[in-house]
Amino acid sequence: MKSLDEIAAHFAIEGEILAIKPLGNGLINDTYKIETAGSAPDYVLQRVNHNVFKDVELMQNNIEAVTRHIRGKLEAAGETDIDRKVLKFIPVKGGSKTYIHDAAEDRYWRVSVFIPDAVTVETVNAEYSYFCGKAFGNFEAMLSDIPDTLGETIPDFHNMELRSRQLREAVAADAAGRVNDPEVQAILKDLAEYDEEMCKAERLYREGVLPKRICHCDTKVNNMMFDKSGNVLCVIDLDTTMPSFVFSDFGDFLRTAANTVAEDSPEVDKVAFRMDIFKAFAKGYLESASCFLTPVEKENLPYAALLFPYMQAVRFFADYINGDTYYKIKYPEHNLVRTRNQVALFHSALSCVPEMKAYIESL
Ligand code: GN1
Ligand code: MG
Repeated sequence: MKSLDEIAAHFAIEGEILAIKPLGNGLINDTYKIETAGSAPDYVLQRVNHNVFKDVELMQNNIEAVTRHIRGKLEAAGETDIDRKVLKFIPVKGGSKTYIHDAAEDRYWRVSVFIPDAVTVETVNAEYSYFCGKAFGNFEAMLSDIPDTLGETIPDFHNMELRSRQLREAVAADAAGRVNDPEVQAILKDLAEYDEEMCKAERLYREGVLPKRICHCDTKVNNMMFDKSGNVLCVIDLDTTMPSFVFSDFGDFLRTAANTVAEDSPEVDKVAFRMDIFKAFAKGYLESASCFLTPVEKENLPYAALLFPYMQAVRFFADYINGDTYYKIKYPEHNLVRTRNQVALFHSALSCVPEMKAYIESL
């Protein structure tokens, strides 16, 4: 196997490499930090999981278009410190592509500039949540006039009908022999009760009343970078930036930020949907997204807050039933624990819907 140094040597990076160390806790790609000598920037080296992202060329084209467009907007607005406000991918030496395919090992790699003096967090308070809402709304607003046509890096990524079908297929195949367990049966029954309601976005889309826009589609709290004083710097992890419903960004942020515990906490009785986080995020989001949102999108934001815990429960559960082939796990029942957690979050959010609706209407 090639060393990380050999991989890094393909990219036009500045400075002498001192060390390459693991970074972050994503569930899909493998990420490392490249530390360099002197005043050269540090970098992020990533191995792209191409079982998940099957068209790396399309994905990097999307990311380059998105970062180019945002950079242009920031420059036009006279922003300073732009390299900390939008990601920058590094071309290969003597070329223009921003990734390499190591054919011998069938692995894809890319490098971006490491954003200095920035942090990601796993939890936010209401104040930060408001700023995150503004930042994600602004991200969508900036991309609303992107001239490039972006492809779907994972086709039908947030299509609930597809995710439900994948769960049904997993159950039918029962590849890991996990389906007959009484708890698994109980969860399946519970999820089935809400399936039709949760597939509403796809119906609205077919009826022509719900648009697709360029969305981030992985707005977990830890995909937002803050500076040391707590100001939002930028949105990272752009792999899934593609056409989707705005529900993706609104719902997935709240799925992680409004949960009182982490998405894989086994303490299911402690899971609850935090309305203070919902309100702060919705306020910030609507301040920057109102300029393009339609009434149908706005009135369905409470639905989005339900959809994402539900969809994530279905996805974790399908992976558990399939024998853990998609998400990285740390122990055998990890995906089941995640499922229980997301189901509990869904039910807690469900009980908050009247309050969510009243609040959104008041804004
Ligand atoms: C994955 O790669 P990461 O950890 O940011 C997943 C998201 C899930 C999330 C659950 C491409 O995100 O959709 O919401 O795990 N990304 C992909 O933690 O499937
Ligand atoms: Mg991530």
